[in-house]
Amino acid sequence: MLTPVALHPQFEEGTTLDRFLLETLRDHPEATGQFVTLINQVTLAAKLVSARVNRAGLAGMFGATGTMNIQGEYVQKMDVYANETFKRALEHAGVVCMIVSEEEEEIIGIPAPFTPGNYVFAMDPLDGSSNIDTNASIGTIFAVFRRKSASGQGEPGDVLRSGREMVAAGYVVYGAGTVLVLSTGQGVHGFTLDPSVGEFFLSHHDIRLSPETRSYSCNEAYSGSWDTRLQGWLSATKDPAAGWSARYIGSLVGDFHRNLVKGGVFLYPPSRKSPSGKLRLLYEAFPLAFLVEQAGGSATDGRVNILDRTLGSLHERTPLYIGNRDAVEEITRLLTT
Ligand code: AHM
Ligand code: MG
Repeated sequence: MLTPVALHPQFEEGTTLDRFLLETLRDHPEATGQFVTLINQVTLAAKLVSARVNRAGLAGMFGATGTMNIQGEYVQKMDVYANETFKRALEHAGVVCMIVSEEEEEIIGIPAPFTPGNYVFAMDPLDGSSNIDTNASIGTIFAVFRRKSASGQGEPGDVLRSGREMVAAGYVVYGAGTVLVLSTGQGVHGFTLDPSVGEFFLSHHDIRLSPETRSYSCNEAYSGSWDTRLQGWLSATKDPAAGWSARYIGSLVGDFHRNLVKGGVFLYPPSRKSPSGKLRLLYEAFPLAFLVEQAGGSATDGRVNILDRTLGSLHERTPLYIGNRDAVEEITRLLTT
């Protein structure tokens, strides 16, 4: 894992993501070169998707394509655009040996004549995309691993591994503004896109979760079929003396970003509708768990820490409890005793 390099105070304002990476990774030759190029290609794709999301109501990009993806969900036009844009940005750069996408059943190899690189990139290209017609926040979530295989195309073993092996994770939230949140294991930092100059600037340095939360995010309509111990926890939040409030968009990246900035806990438990949970381990739970731990929070599946899980199959689902440590630990304790 990379070790932190202190930021010079002059970088607190007007620091581009590019400069931030160069300054924080310059003493780590193992992390420069391909890794910086990878992040640069992610930001390029993010700018393209952000521009298209902003114009979606004008560009005929609202709504579904009419087909279903391998998860049995309706594919939105913007899902297709985001998936293709991130793939195109990464496959030719010589930095990844494989891509895994929520939108595609199989591992995506690197097509000739491009050269496979050192990293594995897993993504949900447009999380929460069913919200696009309502202008709610949506986003791209990604996890990065260093490959295990020696060279050539990646192999399943490069991605079927423990969450602890991630080297970086992040997301881009396309909301009132476009914000890229990134961690390389040296804290969590947010960069806001200034669309007038096309650059991401450091706007949220070293995000830390508040020590205590009184805000929860979940689809409460499903709670009638949750574990009764969790129903008890939810009932207790209704005590006016406890001072809780509820905030739920129905877009994981939007709900997570709000909770990261303001404090909160997000829950997606198993229910009759989704007996194994709905969210995907590799490109939703893993990267957000990496980020939340870097910000001082925690993530579990109700039993074990998300990052201690090992991926068994590409699109494996998991229950998810993520956010402020006190709330996640309390819920996990309730569900394991
Ligand atoms: P998606 O990846 O296909 O967009 O689905 C995942 C989304 C999450 O963003 C969100 O947390 C969840 O589905 C909402 O589910 P529900 O509508 O059941 O509350
Ligand atoms: Mg998603």
